[in-house]
Amino acid sequence: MSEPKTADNPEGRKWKWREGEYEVIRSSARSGPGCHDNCGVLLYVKDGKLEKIEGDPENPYNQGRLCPRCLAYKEMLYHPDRLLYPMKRAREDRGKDAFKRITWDEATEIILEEMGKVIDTYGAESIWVTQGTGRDINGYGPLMARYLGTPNYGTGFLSGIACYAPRRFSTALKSGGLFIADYSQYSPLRYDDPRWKAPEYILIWGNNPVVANSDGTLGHWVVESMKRGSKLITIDPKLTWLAGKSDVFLQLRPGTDTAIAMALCNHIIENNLQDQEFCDCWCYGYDEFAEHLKPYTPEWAAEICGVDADLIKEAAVKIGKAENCCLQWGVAMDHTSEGFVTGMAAYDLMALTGNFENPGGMVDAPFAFDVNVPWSGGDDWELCTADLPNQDKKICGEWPANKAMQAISPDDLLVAMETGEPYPIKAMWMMQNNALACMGAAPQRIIKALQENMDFNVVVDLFLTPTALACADVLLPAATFAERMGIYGHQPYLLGSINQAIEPLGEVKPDQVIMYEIGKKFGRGEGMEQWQTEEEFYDFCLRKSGFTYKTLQERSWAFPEFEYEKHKKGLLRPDGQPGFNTSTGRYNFYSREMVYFGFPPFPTYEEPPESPVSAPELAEKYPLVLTTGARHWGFFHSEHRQSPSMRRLHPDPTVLIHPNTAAKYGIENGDWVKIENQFGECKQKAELSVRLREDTVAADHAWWFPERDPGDGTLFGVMESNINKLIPMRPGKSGLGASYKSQLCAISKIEE
Ligand SMILES: Nc1nc2c(c(=O)[nH]1)N[C@H]1C(S)=C(S)[C@@H](COP(=O)(O)OP(=O)(O)OC[C@H]3O[C@@H](n4cnc5c(=O)[nH]c(N)nc54)[C@H](O)[C@@H]3O)O[C@H]1N2
Ligand SMILES: Nc1nc2c(c(=O)[nH]1)N[C@H]1C(S)=C(S)[C@@H](COP(=O)(O)OP(=O)(O)OC[C@H]3O[C@@H](n4cnc5c(=O)[nH]c(N)nc54)[C@H](O)[C@@H]3O)O[C@H]1N2
Ligand code: SF4
Ligand SMILES: [Mo]
Repeated sequence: MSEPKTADNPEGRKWKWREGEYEVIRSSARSGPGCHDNCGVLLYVKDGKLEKIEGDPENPYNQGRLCPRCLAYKEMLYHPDRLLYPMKRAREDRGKDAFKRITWDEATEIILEEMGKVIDTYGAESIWVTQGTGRDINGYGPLMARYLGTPNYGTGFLSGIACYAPRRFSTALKSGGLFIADYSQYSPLRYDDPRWKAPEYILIWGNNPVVANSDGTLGHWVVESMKRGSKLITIDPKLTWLAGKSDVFLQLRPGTDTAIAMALCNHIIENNLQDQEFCDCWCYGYDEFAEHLKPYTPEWAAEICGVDADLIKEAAVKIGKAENCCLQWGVAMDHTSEGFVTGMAAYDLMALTGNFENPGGMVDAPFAFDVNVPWSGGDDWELCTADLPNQDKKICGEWPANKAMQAISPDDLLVAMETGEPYPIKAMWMMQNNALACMGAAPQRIIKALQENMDFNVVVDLFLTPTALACADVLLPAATFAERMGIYGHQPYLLGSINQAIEPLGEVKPDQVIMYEIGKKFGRGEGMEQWQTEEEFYDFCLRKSGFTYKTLQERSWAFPEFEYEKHKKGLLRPDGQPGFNTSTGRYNFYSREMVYFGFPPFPTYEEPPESPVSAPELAEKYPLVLTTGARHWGFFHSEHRQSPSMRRLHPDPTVLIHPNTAAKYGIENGDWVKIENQFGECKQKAELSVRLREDTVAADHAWWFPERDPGDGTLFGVMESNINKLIPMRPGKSGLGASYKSQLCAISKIEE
């Protein structure tokens, strides 16, 4: 194979050296514990033990910076509660602290026997293999489904697959790919690359990038762009740190984002600020789009969203006049029932202003060196979810988006677990997924289905989680990033190696190894029985790139060559023609696919199913808008509650309430508050803040209390402060989107 063309130093850099008493290993922080990023780290090891971790100043991704969770990594790695050995428990003891240590051989035998029984009785499709969010291992997760022979692989109980899938669907229909904000991350020279220009405006939308570093974007990049002149516009119900630094802050009612997006587009067109050349040459249906938008004025949106019309106009003019602008969007987009329409509308704003494939605009995010590690499908059969065994039996429901994407419907899978329709789901293989504490909506339903209806459950995790305690029959211990090898290229800008720094603790194993060692015993999956070592596995994953694991490791990372204006150069389409990789060859303002799916061709606004406007009677009882799950510095979802320093940053589950609202209900700062609605209730501690809208409360998600005794019968208190009891498992009309950030609730003080 020929040497891959790279844009950085082909000599690479050392990955291992001695510094005094330490051996230093250059690596990348990837799961576990979880994160969406892969920052460069230097791991300082003495006598086989990790002593300290520092950011790698040479790595262009994070340029030496680390956030608190990586700095506290040792607290997770060496935590006394770390799961170190395979365990088993009798089915009748589900929920009880009755695990027994077993060997990997015994675990494998039990899995073969029990999964085998399920396959024989109900068919392989009755197994659901789940993943959590974008940790690196879920790129490999489909392997397990392939070994077991089931088409049902995907996020574990994430209603409406409401994380990124809605935006991926929107972007696929609109532009034939995923285009993301350009902070120079494609270049090894970063901000010094002469081709790059800092975005004049960064539109921070339903995202808190400095805290979340979500989806492979580091919050520092926003700040670095600001140092180089970028200004901000923020759309959020809460005054975040970045909102406080914004020229315009649109503090909208949760769930109404589509209306703002439409009004921004309307005002740009009314004032002739669109990029007419881009719209005429590269877009489909511009005139009809402009016509469609006419009634949706800033005044119309102002009323719906509860923001000032003049502010919407000001934002529109700034975006319209900006030389370049990018959209830094977040999961709040996906966390309404019709979230995928929100994504479309916001994306249209970028096309309208010609911010595609320009420096500091929205640029295409292809796989680095053709290595399809992360998330989505592709032509790598073994890592792809689109053609799993028994594909025609995959439970996509009748949802147009799920069917089109060939994605499972977690909502319908839960129904299948409960009712046996369309066929029974009888076994779970859950990896990096604490569904009961975090990912799943309606945990009341999930716990019952997992404990009572499943014949067999396997959980693979770093800790004994509430989900594992509730349902695991076999519990397998996974390795964290310093204990294993790997490759990274998440939201791919560069490709790099994860280098093992220490021996795995106890008998933990990397998820990938667990999958291929146990999986191949099922005797299924041609070509997947070949790997004996991690290195062989990664050589296979890299086979199209021109690298082997060793050659990649020798240079630590590699940047592919990158260029702008790919749509003009025929670089976006497989046929080499100019344009976008869509059925029209253009960016679709008018979406023929949407019409085919039975939706309007253009984004249209719909109220969330539960809102003061759509459900006024309900709102009498539950008068406050509920948004949930805003990320915290120290926690990754349900992780890190057991890390002492991270827990000190945020010791209790908290619900943010405006002081005026709290006063109405006699609630003071620090009071325990009951939060309730028609779906359920939970309790969290009040934190009063003028940063939030008065009509909205913002509750924490993913709480459990690992300090509790696992034998106390409360599953680490997972149902006590669990805000997901107030969220239904119910997707939007496309099958995507859910109401994690747009519900109704009432609050009251809990008298102690
Ligand atoms: N530290 C940490 N980082 C994480 C995670 C974590 O748990 N901890 N989780 C990872 C995952 S899986 C994801 S998906 C990302 C998510 O990361 P983000 O996209 O940043 O998501 P959130 O923090 O949930 O919410 C972002 C902002 O949306 C606002 N918001 C709430 N409701 C609405 C609304 O209806 N409309 C608008 N416009 N804004 C709203 C919130 O106030 C918040 O400021 O973070 C990833 N990174
Ligand atoms: N109310 C509300 N609920 C939400 C959200 C919200 O905003 N509000 N956000 C939703 C979103 S966007 C998402 S993506 C989901 C996230 O949901 P999940 O990704 O399921 O996150 P967790 O529930 O924290 O589960 C992750 C588990 O994986 C384990 N783990 C970490 N690293 C590894 C590893 O390398 N290997 C293995 N085997 N295990 C590992 C952790 O210990 C943890 O128990 O939550 C959703 N839930
Ligand atoms: S974003 Fe923070 S937690 Fe994630 S890899 Fe980078 S430093 Fe570590
Ligand atoms: Mo997510």
